[in-house]
Amino acid sequence: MQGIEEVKSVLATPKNILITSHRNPDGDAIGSSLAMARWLENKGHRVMVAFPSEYPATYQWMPGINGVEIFDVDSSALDDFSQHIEVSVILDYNSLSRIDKMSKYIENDRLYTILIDHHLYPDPIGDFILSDTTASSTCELVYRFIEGFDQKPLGDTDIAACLYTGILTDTGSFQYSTSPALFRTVATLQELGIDTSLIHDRIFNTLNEKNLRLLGHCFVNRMEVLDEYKTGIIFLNKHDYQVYDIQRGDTEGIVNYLLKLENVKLAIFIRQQPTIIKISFRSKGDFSVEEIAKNYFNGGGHRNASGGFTKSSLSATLDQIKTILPRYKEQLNKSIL
Ligand SMILES: [Mn+2]
Repeated sequence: MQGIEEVKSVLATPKNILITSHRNPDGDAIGSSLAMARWLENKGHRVMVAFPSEYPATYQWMPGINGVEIFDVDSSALDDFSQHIEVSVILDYNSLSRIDKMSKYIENDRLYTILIDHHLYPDPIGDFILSDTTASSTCELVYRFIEGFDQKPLGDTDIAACLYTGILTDTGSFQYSTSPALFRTVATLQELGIDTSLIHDRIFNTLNEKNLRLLGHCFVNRMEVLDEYKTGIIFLNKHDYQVYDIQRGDTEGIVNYLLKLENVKLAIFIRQQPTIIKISFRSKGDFSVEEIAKNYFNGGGHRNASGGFTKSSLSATLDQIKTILPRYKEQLNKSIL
């Protein structure tokens, strides 16, 4: 692993380390951050994990989560710690724009910066960069990093549980981005004694009644299937947010249901937020949603999963999407499963 010797020399003495991940942290952001924190703490470093915004309640069980600082909620501990930071670890994002104002803590040439990520088009930030866009998850890469650093198999069950969580969520429960190397990693994690069924239940089988009713509402009243373009669309307006008391994380995963339709290759999920419209894209097979998110909706991500936003109205957004789809008609119809 290129540059690992330099990291070893930096981490040879105890350091004050700030780990950050992206806004609206998901299982991979949280899992990689907590795993890295535990690993660094085991080596005697002082570590703080900070996210720009809150994490979904489904991850409340994770080892170490109670020590995480949320910048939007209370930045005082971060303000204090920032005076002492020597090493910055950037996980599951690759552009400082993903952490908004929190970037002020780590935009400092004095810091030694470690970046581990699997998103496309990384900004050249980091003294040590482990960026692999073919990796399933940042957690897979953190595992690779730890193994490369320690030169021996991982021995900590809490770290294993954190890494497994990110791999599980970023692969859609091992549906995509898998590889023989990933399954070998997962085998090693399971050998450490993690309860994979329990982790699955904690993340995927903890809906409230209102969540399931919201899903029903999406399918019955807010879903449109455009067979001509092999596209499914679900939208939620401000009124839906009130009626179903939709909170952070409640709309997580809804977009994926559209891909359950045999005839849908492109899934689009649109949410009317207070000031912007947020859009999630998913696709099957070789059809890339990354380009649509980037070119038309100020976003990006991966080939099969991307996101973006617009400041237009909800109806204008729906119209815009329907104007864009014909440009991809041929590609959508030839894209094979
Ligand atoms: Mn990720």
